[in-house]
Amino acid sequence: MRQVKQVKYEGVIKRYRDFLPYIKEKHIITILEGNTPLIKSRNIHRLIDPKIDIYFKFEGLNPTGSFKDRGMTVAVSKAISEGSKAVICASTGNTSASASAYAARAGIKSFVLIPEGKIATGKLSQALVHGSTVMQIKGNFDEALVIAKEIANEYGVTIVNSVNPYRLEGQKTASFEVMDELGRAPDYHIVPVGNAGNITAYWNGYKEYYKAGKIDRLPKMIGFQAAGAAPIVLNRVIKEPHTIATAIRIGNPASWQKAIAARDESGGLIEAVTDEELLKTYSMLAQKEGIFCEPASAITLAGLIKLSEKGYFKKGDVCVLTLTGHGLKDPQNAINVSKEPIAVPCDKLSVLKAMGLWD
Ligand code: AN7
Repeated sequence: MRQVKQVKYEGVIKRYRDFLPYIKEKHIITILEGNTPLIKSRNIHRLIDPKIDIYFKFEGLNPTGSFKDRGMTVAVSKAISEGSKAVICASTGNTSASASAYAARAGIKSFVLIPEGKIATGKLSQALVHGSTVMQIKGNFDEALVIAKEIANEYGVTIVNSVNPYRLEGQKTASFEVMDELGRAPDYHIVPVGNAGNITAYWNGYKEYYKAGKIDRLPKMIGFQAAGAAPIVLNRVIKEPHTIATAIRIGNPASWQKAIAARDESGGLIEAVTDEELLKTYSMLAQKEGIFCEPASAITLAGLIKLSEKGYFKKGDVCVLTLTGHGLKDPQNAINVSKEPIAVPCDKLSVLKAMGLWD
């Protein structure tokens, strides 16, 4: 019988060694992040805009359930190579979950600052179970980030927010995967925008493949912010950002200028979507495609719908939407927006009646 040789998957640093050359093999801390599926829309594209192709890059299937793991493997590996003994971050939840897991794997300490009462339960549980020192502050993400940066500068603790350039370096691998799979760049790449690191990282990844001659044209980068937390769209810092999508409840993004550059260099857009619109597409993704993502991730589809209604796309356009985090991060939100379970007595007839199979 012929043997099929399996190529072992060893995480994003080893897979994209040529584009991440500065991490020595012995310093690599990986939980085998990346290699996430690019799922073609089966039903939604027909309901929205049958003339375009829609793909979902489902980053919820990373080890800690979000795209942050791609950046964290590089940032923590780099920290280890420099002899760091601890990492710190401010977070709306996913960065803290990822930092905690990678620090645990590396055997170093982690400190996380989170806005009190404004992070999803799943994310909080992750930081706690991985053994981080979790500090809830009476303030928002932007205020927490200022404190984290100061402590990092003054006390030699490595900051692993996306102000750490190695985070963006790792996150660019998601665009490599998209291009490797499609054999080209998409026409449009749509991402949620919070601290604006990811849109920057994707754009860097596309440009690097282009320079390396692996693709012959670049995509347009499209970002969406929640209407109550849309500093880039409104062109001013939002002191008290609010949105149901707590992951992107950010009023003063660290990579603001880089996101604007990604938008303008690529000929793309950054616009806003209301909570109501994004919650609709959150349920739609779950019910029409079987994909359970975070509210913040669903903003990409809500935004695509808005653009499609304005006649933005042309026939055959390929649109990739990054679904940044898993829906299980925030089960309470899923319960809040869905039908309640039906209370049924414990007998077959009652169950059949509830099923609508018996009058
Ligand atoms: C699911 O975890 O900022 O624009 O502290 O968790 O790169 O910030 C999370 C951000 C989108 C926005 N989707 O990405 C944090 C944090 C999800 C997120 C974003 C976040 P950026």
